[in-house]
Amino acid sequence: MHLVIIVPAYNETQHLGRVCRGLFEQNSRLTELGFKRITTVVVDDGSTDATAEIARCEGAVVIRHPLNRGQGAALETGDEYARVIGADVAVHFDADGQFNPGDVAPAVQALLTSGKEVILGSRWLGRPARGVPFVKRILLRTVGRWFTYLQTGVWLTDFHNGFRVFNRRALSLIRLTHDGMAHNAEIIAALRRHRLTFAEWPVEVTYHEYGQGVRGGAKIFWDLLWENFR
Ligand SMILES: Nc1nc2c(ncn2[C@@H]2O[C@H](COP(=O)(O)OP(=O)(O)OP(=O)(O)O)[C@@H](O)[C@H]2O)c(=O)[nH]1
Ligand SMILES: [Mg+2]
Repeated sequence: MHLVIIVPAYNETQHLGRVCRGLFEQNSRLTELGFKRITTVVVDDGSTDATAEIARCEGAVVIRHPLNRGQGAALETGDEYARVIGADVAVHFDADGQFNPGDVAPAVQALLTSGKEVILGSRWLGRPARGVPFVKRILLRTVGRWFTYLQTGVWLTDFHNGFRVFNRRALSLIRLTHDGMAHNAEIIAALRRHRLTFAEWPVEVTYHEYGQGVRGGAKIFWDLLWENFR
């Protein structure tokens, strides 16, 4: 089996090195799950800093967008690469150090043992997320859940989490056309449209001093709204 870990990155020099090393340290656990090949691909989404160089130095495969296009576009580029190289399982993992690389093996194992086709990370299952800005917590945890439910008919504890695991069928069926943050809603809608079986799984999300905060939350909602009228 071949596992591909997709890391979308936009100006992430601060944390990317540690993220890559943390992911490579999971290789032995992932090998125990039956993966003969494990590929980590960093999609540099038109960064203006040394994001690509850092990823290359750490030994990741690097694909670079000449211009910044958005997280959705970066994920679709990574997904297409994973399809082309024959991934059996693909993982979406952010580059900003908010996710714990130690959560990859348990989430992949959950996919393999549950028979589900998609595993969605949730910061609200298990240990509470640390350092989530209050307003963002309200937006994400309450308003967003209802918004996503009304929009997609899918009820999730965490509708906007970048930690995901896809099996080969899900990877082939879920195609992202929205470049910005509303790609999340697109993935959730695709679960329903293609009758993909899925489950949520507790993952750690730790906020550093920066992150998108409230402005980011508002942008997510603007993208979601825009998605409806596009
Ligand atoms: N914001 C942003 N992130 C991008 C872009 N392209 C790729 N990414 C990457 O997508 C991942 C998630 O982006 P974040 O800005 O952290 O989005 P988020 O986690 O929903 O928001 P926060 O909770 O504020 O961190 C990170 O690894 C980014 O580097 C882009 O154009 N804008
Ligand atoms: Mg983030």
